[in-house]
Amino acid sequence: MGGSAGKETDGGSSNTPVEHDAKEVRMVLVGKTGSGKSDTGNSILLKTGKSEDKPFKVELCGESVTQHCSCSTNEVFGHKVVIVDTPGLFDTKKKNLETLKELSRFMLLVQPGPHAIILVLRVGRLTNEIQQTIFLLMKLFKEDAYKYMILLFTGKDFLVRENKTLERFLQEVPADIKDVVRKCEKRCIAFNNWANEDEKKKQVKELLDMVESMVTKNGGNCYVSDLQEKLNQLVTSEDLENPDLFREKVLHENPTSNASWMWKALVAVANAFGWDM
Ligand SMILES: Nc1nc2c(ncn2[C@@H]2O[C@H](COP(=O)(O)OP(=O)(O)OP(=O)(O)O)[C@@H](O)[C@H]2O)c(=O)[nH]1
Ligand SMILES: [Mg+2]
Repeated sequence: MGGSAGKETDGGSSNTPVEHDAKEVRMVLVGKTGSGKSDTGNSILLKTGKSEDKPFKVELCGESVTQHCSCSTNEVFGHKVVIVDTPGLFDTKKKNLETLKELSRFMLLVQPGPHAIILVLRVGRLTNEIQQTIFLLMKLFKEDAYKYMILLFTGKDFLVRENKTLERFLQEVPADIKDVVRKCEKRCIAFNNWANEDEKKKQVKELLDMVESMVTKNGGNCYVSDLQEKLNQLVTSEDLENPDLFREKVLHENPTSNASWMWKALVAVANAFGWDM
């Protein structure tokens, strides 16, 4: 998987060529609070064991558990998989500095662009939840995002209990979700994050195979939207050489002055949304 990254048609930016990601598979997890993003992130990275050893915090609670974007990496079936987990950012309508910071972090963590945008939805909880997430995704990535999108339904255990296949379940989802399923060419997968290790590995393999054929279809490239390209230009060649270190820097960076690169990222995101700073 993963030829060299870059815009589908090369944008010509001096920072665009990125050899370092030859073996990286970058996936972003987006979706509503409580849909199971963090649990899915741990499953994909094959992080089982005790919860304190898992990179992403998971809890059964009504409030947002994940407060900030985070990122973790592991070698999975021969690929260096990078997962960017997001807070309930994608169901917010808040136009504030915190939202802007997290959206900027999200785009910088996945630099130079995602190979897969995983939209996480929860079986049995599908009411009016997709529009706001799609709205934000389209601001960040535009319509082309569908070409890189996979719908991942957590709660496969509920389907199994009801003896229902994913295909049957998809016939019953609301029209707006059917529309997204169609736009992303029916790339859908069900996950049980509470499954045993063998079952989890099988699911992850199925997902990676799906990502692999999508990446091949996309010419081996990750997705670089216009906004992503603007943010990529803020990344120095030194940062490009060590992506793990750069991601650490992004996680801890706080825009303190309007001359800082993180602030410039914020302004680019705000402009894409048509928000005043
Ligand atoms: N039964 C079942 N529960 C799941 C599954 N996936 C996740 N959960 C549970 O759903 C709850 C929420 O999961 P999280 O991963 O914290 O959800 P999240 O989307 O990261 O939530 P925020 O961080 O608040 O945005 C937890 O109790 C998980 O254990 C699944 O496949 N089956
Ligand atoms: Mg979470």
